[in-house]
Amino acid sequence: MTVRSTLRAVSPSVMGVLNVTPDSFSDGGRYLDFDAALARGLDMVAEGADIVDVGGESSRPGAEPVPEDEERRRVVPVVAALAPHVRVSVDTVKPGVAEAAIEAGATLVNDVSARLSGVAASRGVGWVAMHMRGTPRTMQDAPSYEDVVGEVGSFLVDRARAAREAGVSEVWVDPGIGFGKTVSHNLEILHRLSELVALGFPLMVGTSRKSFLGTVAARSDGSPTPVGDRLPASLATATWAMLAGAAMVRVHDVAATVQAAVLVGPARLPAVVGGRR
Ligand code: HH2
Repeated sequence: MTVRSTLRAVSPSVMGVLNVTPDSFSDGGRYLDFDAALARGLDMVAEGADIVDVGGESSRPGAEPVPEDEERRRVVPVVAALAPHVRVSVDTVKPGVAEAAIEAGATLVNDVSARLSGVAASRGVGWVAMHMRGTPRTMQDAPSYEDVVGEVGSFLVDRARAAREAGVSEVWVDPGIGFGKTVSHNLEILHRLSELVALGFPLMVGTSRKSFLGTVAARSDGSPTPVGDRLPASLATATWAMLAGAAMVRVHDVAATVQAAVLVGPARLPAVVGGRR
């Protein structure tokens, strides 16, 4: 066993994003073609992704829903082609698309609506419950909270407990960075991630390339950092989340994040100094 593989075994998981869409906010149109999607998925496997998350409908702010048959047409062949190589999740809010993807080999439903636990229960697969305020079309219309972490946490724990009771054995929770949240809400969630870890369900966090990073880590002239230049901020926040106890991060830049995860793994263990614990 190499040092890397030993460390990888104790490090957080890395979920690679594969958007088979024309309009996703950072990679829309790049992987709409089946061959391009499959090649990117296999690249992510080679880069060390633990899971590849295949999505056929953008959930960026303002996005319009995609008809179910079109979403299914985009997602199912890619899921089927990748499933023999890596664990595949399907990023959807439609029960019919989730069912079809599971039939094709997906074993995790990544559900930004937190409504599909019934599908996961009946099909015996895992489920990610994400918090969102409203729908992608409306979610950034002046979102407000009394206590964003408290409200997100109680929503997630209610959904997660109900899913467990309904028979879903693998339940993840995700605060939904950027989904009905201002820049300050996103930063507060990151600052207080340990409170979400304490809910007792494995925590997943997705900050990768999101617009708040462009605002916070702005260019020196004060303009937002463009989406293609947000790797350093993405990596910093993924590392922040992993050190705070996130068990999985959802990212576009898999190779770089796996390097960070490998270093974070031992950082989360009790210190071993000079052979003494
Ligand atoms: N973010 C996006 C999509 N799905 N799922 C979870 N669980 N957590 C997230 O933070 C999350 C998610 C948005 O990113 P992306 O898929 O790159 O963009 P788009 O929705 O435009 O396809």
